[in-house]
This record gives sequence, C-alpha cells and structure tokens, in this order.
Amino acid sequence: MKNSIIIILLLLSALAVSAQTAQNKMTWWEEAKFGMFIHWGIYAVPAGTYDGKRIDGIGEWIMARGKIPVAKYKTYAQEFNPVKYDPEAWVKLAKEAGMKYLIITSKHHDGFALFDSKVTKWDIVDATPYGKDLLKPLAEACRKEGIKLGFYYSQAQDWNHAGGAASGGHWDSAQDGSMDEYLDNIAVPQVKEILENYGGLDIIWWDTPRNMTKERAEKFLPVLSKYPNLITNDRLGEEGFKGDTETPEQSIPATGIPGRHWEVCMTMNDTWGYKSYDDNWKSTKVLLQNLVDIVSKGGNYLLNVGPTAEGIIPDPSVERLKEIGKWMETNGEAIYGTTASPFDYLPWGRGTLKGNKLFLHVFNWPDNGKLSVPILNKVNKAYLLTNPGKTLKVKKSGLNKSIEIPAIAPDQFVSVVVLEIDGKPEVLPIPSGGKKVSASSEQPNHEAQNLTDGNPKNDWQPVKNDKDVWIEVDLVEKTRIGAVTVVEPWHPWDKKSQKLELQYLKGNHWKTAKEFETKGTGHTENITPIKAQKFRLKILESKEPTLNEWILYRAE
Ligand code: H79
Repeated sequence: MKNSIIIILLLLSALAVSAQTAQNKMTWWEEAKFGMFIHWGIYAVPAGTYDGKRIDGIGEWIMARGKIPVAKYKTYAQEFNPVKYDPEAWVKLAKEAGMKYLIITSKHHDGFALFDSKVTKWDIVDATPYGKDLLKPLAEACRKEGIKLGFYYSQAQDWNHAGGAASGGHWDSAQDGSMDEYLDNIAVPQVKEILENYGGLDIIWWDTPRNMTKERAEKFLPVLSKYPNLITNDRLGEEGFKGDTETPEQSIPATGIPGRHWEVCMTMNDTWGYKSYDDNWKSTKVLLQNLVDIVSKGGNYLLNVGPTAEGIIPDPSVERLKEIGKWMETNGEAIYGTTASPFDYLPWGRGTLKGNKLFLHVFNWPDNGKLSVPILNKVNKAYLLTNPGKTLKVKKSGLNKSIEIPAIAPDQFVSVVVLEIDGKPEVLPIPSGGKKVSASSEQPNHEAQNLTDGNPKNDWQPVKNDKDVWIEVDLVEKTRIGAVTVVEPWHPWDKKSQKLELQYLKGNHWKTAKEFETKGTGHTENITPIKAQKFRLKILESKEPTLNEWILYRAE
C-alpha cells in the first residue's frame, strides 16, 4: 500500500516536471490574449492643439506634426502634474476588463521619461512639478494584482535628445547630433535603468527602428542578454531583429501570421496619446469582436488608453473596458489559453479551441434557429457557454452539423456556443489552397502562384504596363464559394485602397460575383454563394496592384 502511494507520488511529480519543461517564456503570453497599452506623456498637455490650431494625426506626434521647437515643447512639462494619477485604479481597470498584461510608454518619441532617469533632466522627476517617478507605483500595483508588466521604449526616435532619430527629419537644430552618441549615452543606459529598477519587466516594446542599423541595434544586446525571460517585439532594428512577437498596428491580419507570435496593437479612438477632441470611439461590440477575431487567428490584442495630463483615463475608454470585462467574466473560458480556430472561415462568426472544446463565437445570430457548423467530427455535446446545463440538439446536415439554437441571441455582442467534439477537429481544406493560379501578367519573384501558397509574406505583382489586370484560379472541381479574402501589404496610415471584382466562369462567359473595395490592409467579402470551378479577380483600380494571398472559402 505504502509502496503504491510512493509510486503514484513519483509519477505525479514526474508529470509535474514534464509539464513544467513544456513551459517557456511565451507560455503566459500565449494564454493571456488581452493586454492594455498606455500612451502617456507630455503630449497630453497640448492634447492635440498647438498655437490655437488643431494638429492632425495621432496625439503623441504633435511635436513632429506641429514642428514645435524643442525649447517650446519643454515648457509643456511645467503643466504636466498628474495629481489624479491612481496607478492601482489603472491596474484594477485593466484587470476588470480581463486584460492580463499592461504596457506603458516609459519613453515615447518626444524623449520624455516617465521614470526617474539619471542620464537626463528630461524626465518626470526633473522636468515637471509632479517630481515623482510614475512607473514605480505602477509596477508595484501590477505585482500586487498579478498583472504582467511591459515598458514601451522608443529607442530610435527621440526628438529632444541631440542625435535621436526623427521620421521625416529634424526640424530644430537642437536635435542635431550623433545618433551613436545618443544611443550610447541615453538610450542604452535608460534601457538598463528600466530593466534594473522596476522589479523586473516581462516585456520591452520597441518602436519605429528608424536608422537602426545592425550595429546600432546590437548596442542593446549585452544588457538584454541578462534577461532571458524578457519578451521583446520585432521593432528593435531595421532588419534581422525578429524578436519574439510581430506587431501589426491598427489592423488585423486577414489570415493571422503563421509560425509567429503576434499581437495587434490598436487605439479605441484615432489617437494613442490623449487628444481632447478625438471622439471617434469604436463601439464595445467592434472592440470585443476584434479581440475574438484576433484570438481566433492565434494572436493577442493590445488595446490602448491615452490618459490626460491630470492622470485620468477618459470615460469613454473606461466604459468600454468595463463592458468588455463583463463579457470576459462569463465568456473568458472561450478566450484565455485557447488556440486558433480550426475553421478558416465561418460566415456567422469565429472559432477558438481548447482541448476537445470548440468555442463558436457567434457575431451574427442566425434567425432560423439553426447554426450550421462545418465540422466533420462527431459532436458529443452542445450548449451555450453561459448555460451549460441545457444541451442543444445537434443534427447532421450534409457534411456539416446543424445546432438548434434559441431564437434570440443570448448576448448583445458575441454569443458563445460550445461543442464538445470527438478527437482533433477535422474540417474540409480551403478550396483555393495550393491551387494553380494564372495571371494577366506577373513580375519575376512576384509570381501569381504565391497567392495560394498560404504564406502572406510573398506577393504577386503584375508588370507595370498591364492595362487589364487579373488573376485566375482553377479549383479543379465545381465548388460553392461563399466568401473571398485578399491579404494586402500596406499599413492603415499608407491610405491605400484597391477596387476589385470577383468573377466566375459560367459556360464561356466571365460573370460578376461582386465588386468591392479594400483599404490596403487585407479584406474579407461575403458573397451570395456561387458554384463554379474557375474564378477570376480583376483589379479595377489600384496605384500599384499587389496581393499577398487570395483565398476563396466554401459556402456552408
Ligand atoms: O506609439 C504609437 C505610435 O506613435 C507609433 N507606434 C504606435 C504604437 C508610431 N510611430 N510611427 N508610426 C506609428 C507610424 C505612423 C506614422 C504616422 Fe505619420 C504618423 C503617420 C501619420 C502620423 C510620420 C508622420 C509619417 C507621416 C507623418
């Protein structure tokens, strides 16, 4: 008896050890899914207005966009006195929203340090009436509440310390100097300070590696090497510094980023740093559906707040975070610790997976009482996540399963249906995946065949003088298609767009399925289902026709 207990204990501890060895520095990050970004600094004083004029664009860029002289910008620091700052309340708000980590701007492009830095006077302690380190109490609150902590640090751009880079160039001679000296005397020592003085960071978030050659980026490596568990992003150097995470900004990659950890950072209105008159808030529904969309594709969501110079997180942000938190409280199981959706596309929403539980996040609740799910596995049990006691009927319907659901959506934002399935999820492959693509023309190294290879990093481009630009795919057999996705290479701020027309071959004629317009950052368009074997995508309008992926999805 005793022996068997000992054997069981030994087996248990062996299991525990093997579970531990499977852990790595990214494990917590993979499970976390949702974090708070905080952009806070001197720019919250002008708050979008300089010299009586509203300055366009993101608030933390006001110094550059308004070409404010260094000496003038410095005077704003005298009005930066965040007496209402309550770091514990901020951390509790993040926690209430269901966020598991927080990343704050320790220094943004304006060079101002929110911490007590010994290598400059341009910091919270020396330059403001407030006079106290802002990040120490925040770090303490994070530790107390069990929230992981990251610091954003603008290593390359610095518009106040001579030699720092500026995208678009310097506008004040006070900024001129040696970038290497700036890195050696300011940036590298400050990174050492933030790593040493705040009880250990979980993340450093670099930004805009302007002029960051390999040699310059390498200046940071000796100090970073002392922190093997530190997570860093892909923005340290111009190239060759991949870091741990990729960082799509302000848009969600249509197909995720296969083979990499990635995190979408996004604003709730149109600015990161506080602007007094930016009221263009995304709705709670949009924010929550963004979170689900990102998680269903295997990524994390880093959602920004921009506090005022007094230290207040704007009410519209607080309201939305609390509403998201309410949803997370009852639906968090379908988010935390899940992996990407087995479905490439679902017309009514998104999916996430945890073990044998398949979570169906319904954005558009069907009004016929049936949810059609293209899963091939046997379903053992189906129920609403918020009502596990009541099982839902499951019927076979062709290759799909049809779940009998209530007439009215149980949640105003996203309703979650759980399927407990037998074995690993099995779904039909993407009809266009790997299929042969031809084009009106293509450039060397930008072949049309790149469009169906599942790798969004390579692209197709036609030759410059091509007037009638199209691509064509042969699906080998007639297939009912219900949606089309294109992956495109641009950022939202590039303000690109392409006008596209999806066509299909009927007899000898190309017919129009749908015309639509993208914003240059990738796009998914639902169509009235069409059964055909050959499809074309015409580029009706584009300054430089480019696509990274072209995907046709099965209609269910
Ligand atoms: O910190 C936030 C932004 O300030 C920073 N990254 C996020 C997390 C960022 N810096 N640069 N960019 C993002 C790229 C955007 C550049 C733009 Fe502009 C700023 C487009 C319009 C204003 C620079 C200035 C390029 C054109 C004008």
